[in-house]
Formats: sequence, structure tokens, C-alpha cells
Amino acid sequence: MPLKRYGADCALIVVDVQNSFCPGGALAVPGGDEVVPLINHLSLLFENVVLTQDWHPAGHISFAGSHPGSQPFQSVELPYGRQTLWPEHCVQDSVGADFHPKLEIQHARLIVRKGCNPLVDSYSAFVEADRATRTGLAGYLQERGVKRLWLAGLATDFCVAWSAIDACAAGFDTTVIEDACRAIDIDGSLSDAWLQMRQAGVKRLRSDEV
Ligand code: VGL
Ligand code: ZN
Repeated sequence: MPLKRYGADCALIVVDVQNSFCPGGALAVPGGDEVVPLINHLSLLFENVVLTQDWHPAGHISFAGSHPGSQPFQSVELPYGRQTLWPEHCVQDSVGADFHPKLEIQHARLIVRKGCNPLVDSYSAFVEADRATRTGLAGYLQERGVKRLWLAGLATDFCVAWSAIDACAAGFDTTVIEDACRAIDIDGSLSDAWLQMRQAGVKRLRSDEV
């Protein structure tokens, strides 16, 4: 294998590049598929790549259809806090949950599936929305000596942002590659997310600076 620019103490986390979040999908992020060639290219710089996969059971609590009388993109109060309701997306074993067919990262080491608890969502690849249940990703990375993370994928203002903020909180030096992400952007969620990421200590780079 040729020497990678980013070695054993670095990892690229590729967040939720799945059909449901790409044009034609149930929760399509505008331009979601545009990140695929760039992420394929970036992945070649990294010895360690982790993929995340939103992976909900049918009838998941984050689906508007699970809350009679409600509509997608509304928010509701749940036992663990406020939850935005979404169209049904990334149902386990469905085409929507598959990775985009052009995503090509044969050397990815680990796939983290999240949002598997029917009663708790998980935007973050590290900690579920109850803010207590951990996915094990931080432990995996720490055991392997990874100290620096770069994030790319979908959506900037939800799963990328929450994962990046939790990565910082877990002690990783964390950078989001902004043009390798696309956002949902509802009610100012994108500018809020960048503000919260900055306050948490997340760095922001363009892919040509990586
Ligand atoms: C996501 C909304 C619901 C994401 C996942 O990947 O950003 N957004 N589930
Ligand atoms: Zn989801």
C-alpha cells in the first residue's frame, strides 16, 4: 500500500453517505450525491477510514409516521429532549439505508451503525440523543491510537455537526471538511451548527487545504 499522508494517529469519518440522503431519497439533502467523488478521493489520503450508517428499525421514534397527527420537520418533546421528526429514512436493510452506489472506500476499517434503538435517535456517531448511551466509536479510535479526526458527509447540520462536537468532547482534534459535506438547512440549522461547532473547538477546512 502506498504511504498515506494521514497515518495511524489520524482517521477520516465518512458520515451517512446513504441513498436516503441523496437526490431521489426520502430525506434528500440538496446536492448530497455531489460529495461522493470528493470523499472517494479524500479517503485515499487516509490509512484509517470509518463509515457511519444511519440504521433505523421500522417505526423508529424519529419518523413523523410514528407520531399520529404530526408532519415531517416538526419537532416534538420526547423523554430525552426535543426531537425533529423526519420522513421515514434509512430503514435497516432497505435500499435507502445502503451507501451511495458510487461510494468506493474498500479500505474502510469500520462501519458504525447508529439510530438502532427504536426509542432513541442518534445523529452523533459517538453518543445517542439521550446524551448518555455511547456507540463505542471513541473507544475503538482510542484503542487504535487515533488522535486526529477529519469529518465529511451528510448532513452538515445534523449528523456531521453532532459527531464533530462529540468528537471534540471526547478529546479528539477534530476538523470538518466543509465542501465534502452538504446540509439539510431547516430554520437556520446550518448557521447554528457552524456556530456550535466553532464554540466546541471544531476546526473547519476546505478539501484543497487537507
Ligand atoms: C440525519 C436526520 C435524520 C443525518 C440522520 O445523517 O444528518 N439527519 N437522520
Ligand atoms: Zn436518521
